[in-house]
Amino acid sequence: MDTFWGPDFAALERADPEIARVLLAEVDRQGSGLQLIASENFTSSAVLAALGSTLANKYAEGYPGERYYGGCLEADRAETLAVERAKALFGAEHANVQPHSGAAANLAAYAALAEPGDPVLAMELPHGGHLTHGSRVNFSGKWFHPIGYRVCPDTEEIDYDEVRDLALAHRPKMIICGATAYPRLIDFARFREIADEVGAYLMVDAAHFIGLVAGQAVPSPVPHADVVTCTTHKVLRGPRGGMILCRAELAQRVDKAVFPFSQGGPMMHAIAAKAVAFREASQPEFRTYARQVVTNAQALAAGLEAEGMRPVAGGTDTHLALADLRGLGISGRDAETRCDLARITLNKNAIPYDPERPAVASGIRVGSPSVTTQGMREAEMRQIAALIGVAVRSDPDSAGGASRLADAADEVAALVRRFPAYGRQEVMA
Ligand code: DSN
Repeated sequence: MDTFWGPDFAALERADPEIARVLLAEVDRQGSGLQLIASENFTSSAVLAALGSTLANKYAEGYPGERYYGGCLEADRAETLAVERAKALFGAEHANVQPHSGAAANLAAYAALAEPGDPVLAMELPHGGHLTHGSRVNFSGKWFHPIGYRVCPDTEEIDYDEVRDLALAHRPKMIICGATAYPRLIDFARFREIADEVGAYLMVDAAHFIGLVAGQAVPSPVPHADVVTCTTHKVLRGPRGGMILCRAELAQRVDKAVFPFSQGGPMMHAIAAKAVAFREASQPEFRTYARQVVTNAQALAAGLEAEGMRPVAGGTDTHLALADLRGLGISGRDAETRCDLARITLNKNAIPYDPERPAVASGIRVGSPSVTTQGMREAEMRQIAALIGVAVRSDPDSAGGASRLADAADEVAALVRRFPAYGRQEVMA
């Protein structure tokens, strides 16, 4: 291409060598270890290119055709493409692609459907819910009246009868389902029935699994929900950002709740990158990818079980698994630190009815989106589970612990060399 269009890494190295070094080091960090954070993924270089484009310069408050600034022709094209692709991909009547994040999408959904003080029924954070589902340190718990449902102590799955009882007792304005640490499928039709019985709106926070929906690897919440909120950067493999899908009759309320109620100018570069991701997710290869994400998560959960780490809820139907480490006598915090030393990035996580405080936690959460993007399959998942088994049992301060962790780190490095996250040229091109 002859004309300047965007990223120029050589210019960055000249202008700001410190930040250039950070970017290179982060490429190295992401590519030289195993990334098992369930909410992360590797975007394509096409998505990165859109993110680094001059659309980042443009103010475009409003919506296509109704902006508060001039010069929005290309911004309008980008946003219209993103909206139309999202609607087609998810069979939604309306899409708002402006939320800056999943939490921002949720704030707008509350604003569209409820008033401050209204009762809202959602899954408790320690049972797998999200901060924005009624946590007392979040707007959702401070400005609304949260009622929490939990998972069954024995199955560790949602108890739909309890959800119904709570709904009948509290008559919530809105019921939320969807979670950040729940490995099983959610029965959206059952939630719809409960919401209808008490006259509540049903909001599905699909941030974690919307990419699996796009790839048709799990059922879609869209036909059942009044509003579906999500992020675009998890399994969906787009840029960091949020989105709201809804029925046509709620479109105006949702749009107004995003802009002008809770956000100003949209990030047009991110919206263009969302459009790229939606196009990628509509290709047949993405369906193969999404199915493999689930297969890999199941293989990972089974491998961890073989290493003595009990799978919460008995396993997974999705991209993530939670493992209870109490059988090994190791906290989630120690496991996270030890895995980090072996170049395995994952997070400690509370398990249902966890006796530990959240900063310590009794479990870990692992996810398969990134390693599946790298092309790994079940055999590699078994290898990774065994490496996690070695890492969590290796106290770096014990005799031999540090060298076992170093050996595991070497094996991780050899594995990711076979499955590179990015060719260096691809990222920098
Ligand atoms: N931080 C995200 C996650 O890891 O699940 C949710 O917001």
